[in-house]
Amino acid sequence: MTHAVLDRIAAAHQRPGPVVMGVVNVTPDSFSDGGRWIETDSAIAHGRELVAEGATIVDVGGESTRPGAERPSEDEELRRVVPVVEALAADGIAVSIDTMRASVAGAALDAGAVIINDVSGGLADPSMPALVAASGAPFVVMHWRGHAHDMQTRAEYDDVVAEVCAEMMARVDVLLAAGAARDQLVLDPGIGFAKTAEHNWQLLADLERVVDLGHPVLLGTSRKGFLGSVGRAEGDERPLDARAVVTAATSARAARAGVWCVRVHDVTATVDAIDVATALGELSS
Ligand code: PMM
Repeated sequence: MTHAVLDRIAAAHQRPGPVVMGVVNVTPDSFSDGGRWIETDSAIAHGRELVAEGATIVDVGGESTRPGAERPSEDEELRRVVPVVEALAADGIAVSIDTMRASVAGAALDAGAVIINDVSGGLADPSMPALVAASGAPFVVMHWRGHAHDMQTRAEYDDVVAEVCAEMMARVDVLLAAGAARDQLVLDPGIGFAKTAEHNWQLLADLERVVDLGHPVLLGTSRKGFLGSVGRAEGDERPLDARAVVTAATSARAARAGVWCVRVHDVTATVDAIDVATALGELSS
């Protein structure tokens, strides 16, 4: 890895296997933890707790991306995230800002965030590529086909892995043309975003093809619907707070594939699973 921020994060991580990104959703309605960290103080405390559990990055978001969600105003999003980013960054924590708005990303960088995590890969806001280029910050290019309110109508693929890879690399080209550097760009196949459960499983099974694209890869499976339902009858899905183990199993899979980072809500279970994969000698580095 050549980007200075990613190198610093790797040095701070001090363990084999992927870096763990803990999630703080400062939202009333996120899919997995909506409403739990909507107060600034509880969000900050939760971010610190995730770091104590083994997270090296804390991802702070103020907009829910759950299927069907409506967007908050820009002012409301700023009000939710900026004080949380500021406090965690002041502690020396590597903070990423989960936003599709360039204005929010810029304000978060000013408040001390070091990574921009845009689930739209710069598609939702035409000003984002210029901000990425100007800031030089690592930028997560997630595979995305449209906003949450109707994204599941776009879950149509002939070959999901090939199409997701091609669509992510098309975004990389746009970002490079806007002046971004290649070593800023992290890829994420966007598990659950315009994907059916079957698409998600195909992407996980073939994750090496995403890693082979040559960029650091971030994977976000945590507590998602396909993990609630795996192995269960309809109507018997695992509740959200009982998905840490199934999530950790996918983190071990991601570690074996050589991903750079896993984004999770339950840090301890994922760290445990990566430790097992490490002890088994399953990690390439
Ligand atoms: N998933 C969610 C939110 N942000 N960011 C990235 N890079 N990758 C993801 O898969 C991703 C994300 C939705 O999860 P949540 O609302 O339950 O935290």
